[in-house]
Amino acid sequence: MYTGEMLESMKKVEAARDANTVLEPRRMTAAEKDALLETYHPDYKKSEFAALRVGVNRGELVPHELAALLEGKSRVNPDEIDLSRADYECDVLVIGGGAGSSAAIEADNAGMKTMIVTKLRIGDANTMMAEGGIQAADKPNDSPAIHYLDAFGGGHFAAKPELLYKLVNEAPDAIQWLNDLGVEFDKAPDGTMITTHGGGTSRKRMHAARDYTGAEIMRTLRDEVLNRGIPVIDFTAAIELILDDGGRCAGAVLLNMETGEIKIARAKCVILATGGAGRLHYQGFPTSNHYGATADGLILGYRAGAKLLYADTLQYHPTGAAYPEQIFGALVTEKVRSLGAKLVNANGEVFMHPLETRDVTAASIIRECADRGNGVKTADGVGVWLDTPMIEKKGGEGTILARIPAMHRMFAQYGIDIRTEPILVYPTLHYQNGGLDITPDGMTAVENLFAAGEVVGGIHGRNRLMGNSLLDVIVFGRNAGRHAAERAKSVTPGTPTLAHVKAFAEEAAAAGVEAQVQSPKLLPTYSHGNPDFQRKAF
Ligand code: MEZ
Repeated sequence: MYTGEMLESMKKVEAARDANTVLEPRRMTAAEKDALLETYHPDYKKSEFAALRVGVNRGELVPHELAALLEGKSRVNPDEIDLSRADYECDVLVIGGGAGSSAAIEADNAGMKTMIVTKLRIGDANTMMAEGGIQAADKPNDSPAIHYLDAFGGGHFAAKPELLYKLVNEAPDAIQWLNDLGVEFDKAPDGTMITTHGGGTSRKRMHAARDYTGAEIMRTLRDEVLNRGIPVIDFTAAIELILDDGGRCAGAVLLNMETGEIKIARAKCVILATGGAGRLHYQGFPTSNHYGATADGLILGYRAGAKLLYADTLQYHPTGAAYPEQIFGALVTEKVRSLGAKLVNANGEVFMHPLETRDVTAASIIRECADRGNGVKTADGVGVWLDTPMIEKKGGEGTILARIPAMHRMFAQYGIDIRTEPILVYPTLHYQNGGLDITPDGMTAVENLFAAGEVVGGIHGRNRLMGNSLLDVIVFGRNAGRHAAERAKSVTPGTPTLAHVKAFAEEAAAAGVEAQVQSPKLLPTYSHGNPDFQRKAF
């Protein structure tokens, strides 16, 4: 139930709507953005980070929650694992979801014996949760070069140039590939793709399937994997990587999540595609992420010797649902702003350009609530209005049902009609910008260990633009699949070992680290006794 204060504020939003709809707020200057981010963006809150004491990134800062897991205790005692046997043997072992499926399809194309393991079910992944679209510069007024400039600037000029170059140049082909596989992109009657802006884009290059683009892409990838007969081992988590005596990746120790049995998978190459970390709820933020997003790939890779890049930078999606409580933190797609909804404070004032980049938008909302006192208080939190009825004013009646039906449905379940009522939003933990460092062929610092998707760091720099994540899932997933397959053709693994797990534990002990937790975490716990997520009043 809306409180009296919320209803009063909503009246101010309604009264200002006609004027606000046509208002064109200016964009912030670079200096204004820098000052805003330093003061209000969660990445800049130094007390929330710890320096790693173990491993190749020793001395570098990561969020406390991640540090505890990276320095955590292995789930296995290497002395008790019999590596002389193998429950599964393949050329390319793929661990994880959307990028994993893209990789598996390409490895299968190359004729390699490929297998997917996934700790929940195939498709239970952040790819499935992406809503607004996937970027590709495939219109006459656009080019990969312009796409590059948008993404490089949006990521604070920190992206690895060779990775971003690959991302934008292979984007048009990625869209074509998905289209050919059967993704039902939104198209005009003449068959051309409908594209929109996202935050920080200078051209309309967001291709979408309504506002369930990720679900549509994942549906298609999953169908392709299953139709090809690629084996998929569900409810099976990787809990350590296996190296060979030459230090090359040669498989994984698996945990059957239902029976608790340990299984051994041997492979010539391994692809980590385990996704992000939203379920670690950094700094007490809610998350838009899938239930399984617990940074597992970072832990496995790091313990095996792979390097991390930018593990101190996270993306807080500006518009997580702040009300009603049942959907607290759920994603309200950026497409809502692309279609014309503006961010409005408790007094009915538009306080920023709606399509600034995500980090700037999130920091701006936090400032509006924390410092300026212009947030709208909910029963146990705060938010600002996202004035969705502006969409129909701008695009005409029916736009919301035609373009963002899932948003309409999500709020309608709680009696809120976004065609006529604004909605309350606040930043939600959405994406890990950092992750495992890779070369352009997708390999980590550990030979024969590849990575793709959100587990990778460096493609986007220190902030990612909307729609470039679904794109990297496809481009770098396929890339890893192709290169791992190629490499697997000439690999003869040596003797399998978990010596690196022992060595890591010894290094931790020598550094005086007393591991507090077991890792990888695998699933979040939301019980009263062990709450991973304690809602903070923002
Ligand atoms: O790229 C994303 O994170 C995305 C498309 C999210 C969204 O707002 O819909």
